[in-house]
Amino acid sequence: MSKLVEIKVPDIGDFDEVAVIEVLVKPGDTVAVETPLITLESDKATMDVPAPQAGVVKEVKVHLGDKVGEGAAILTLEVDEAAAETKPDTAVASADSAKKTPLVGDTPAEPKTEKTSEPQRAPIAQPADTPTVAAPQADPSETQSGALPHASPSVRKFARELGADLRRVHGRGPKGRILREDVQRFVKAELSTPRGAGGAGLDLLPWPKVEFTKFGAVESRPLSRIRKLSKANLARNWVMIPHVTQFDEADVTELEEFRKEINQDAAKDGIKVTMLCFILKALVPALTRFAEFNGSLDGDNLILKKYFHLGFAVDTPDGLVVPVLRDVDKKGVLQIAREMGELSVRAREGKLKAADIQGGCFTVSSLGGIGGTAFTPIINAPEVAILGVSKLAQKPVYRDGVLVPRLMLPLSLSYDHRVIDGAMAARFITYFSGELGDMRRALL
Ligand code: CAO
Repeated sequence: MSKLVEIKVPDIGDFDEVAVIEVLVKPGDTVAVETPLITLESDKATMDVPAPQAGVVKEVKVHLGDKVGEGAAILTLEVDEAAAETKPDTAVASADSAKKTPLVGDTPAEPKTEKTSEPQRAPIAQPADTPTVAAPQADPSETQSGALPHASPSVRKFARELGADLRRVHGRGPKGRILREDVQRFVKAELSTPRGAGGAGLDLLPWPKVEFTKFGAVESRPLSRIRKLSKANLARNWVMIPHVTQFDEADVTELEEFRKEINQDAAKDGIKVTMLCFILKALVPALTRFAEFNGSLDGDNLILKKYFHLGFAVDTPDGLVVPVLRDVDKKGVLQIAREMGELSVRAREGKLKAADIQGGCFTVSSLGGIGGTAFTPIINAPEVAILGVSKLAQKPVYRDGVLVPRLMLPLSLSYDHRVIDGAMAARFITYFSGELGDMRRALL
């Protein structure tokens, strides 16, 4: 047999009227003992009123924004009579029964830490480290999935004050509970995310949380300082810059012969001239001719640089770094080779100074010494383009109708489509490939 009982607001201490800020259940919901039904907010505390017994919600008698005091009807609950009789203390959560067990939360509204919210008497305001029981939700603005975010009342209040949608906050507390710091982290990240004109932002799902140990043995390795820095930079550049990558191949047959030739002498001076040195040198005329590639976006202005400081990506044991070779236009290939060698050594030894990695206009990332046919490099903001270089390969090429073996160098040019159009990128890479095909052009 079942019967209907009216659940009322229990003793809430010194408050006559407090606002209903959340209605956590709706008719038809099945609630267990202690399932939060509504959340009340006084000027001192936020309190959940839990179900004093299990049952099915028949009618909800309060609405968001209502002011209620002790004894006000919250809802009617259909309960199992037999069960109710075996639990005389909780059978009816009337004002009477509440008086027997005062449920007062003296929780400060703004606890400094989770622990300071410990109430002095039996709480309806849960201490923040007590998880709020997930319950079906009446207010669709709070959750569409039907699951109440797992957070204490004080954290929910904090999130509400900041306008943070708890469904999008990744909880790092026990059992995924959302902590105050999680809300702060979320809001910080939101504020640092640029908005489009419509203010839509990136509505990303939280990062998947997987208990990897369930599937096998694992080892957790902290990221190096460099990797942490590049992680943040690469992620920003990838999502903020509309990248397009243009591919081409440069015929470097003669250039490679020349490189080997000059290397015999250069080696005596302890210098190794690699293809990258010629690439940096040949970039100067290309960047001069196509000045946008030597630019940076500054709001609605494109800053065109009249200097040629070129970055090159160096693979180090701790991750990727990009030292900058200054005034490449004023240096010959041998000097470029010497300085590149010195910068690479310092990069690998972790001895680069701040000035060594600043002021770059354009970056080259060469994986040619390692392998691969092409890749799509990520632009090094605030630059607007980056050149990827892959491994030389001898290929059959038609020249004047005759198939001849040529040494081809794969190039991948990623550019910021806000600044550079596809046609301009195709012109740039065609011009640049032509230079590598005949370095005399770089002198023009
Ligand atoms: N095709 C074929 N061989 C190439 C080549 C290419 N495109 N580029 C270089 N090589 C050869 C060099 O000639 C050299 O040969 P030898 O050992 O016979 O002399 C060898 O590969 C190694 O070259 P290197 O790496 O010492 O010199 P480099 O000037 O080409 O590159 C540096 C210098 C610092 C850029 C490079 O060592 C490096 O760290 N590259 C990785 C950059 C990187 O990680 N980019 C990815 C960024 S995106 O994640």
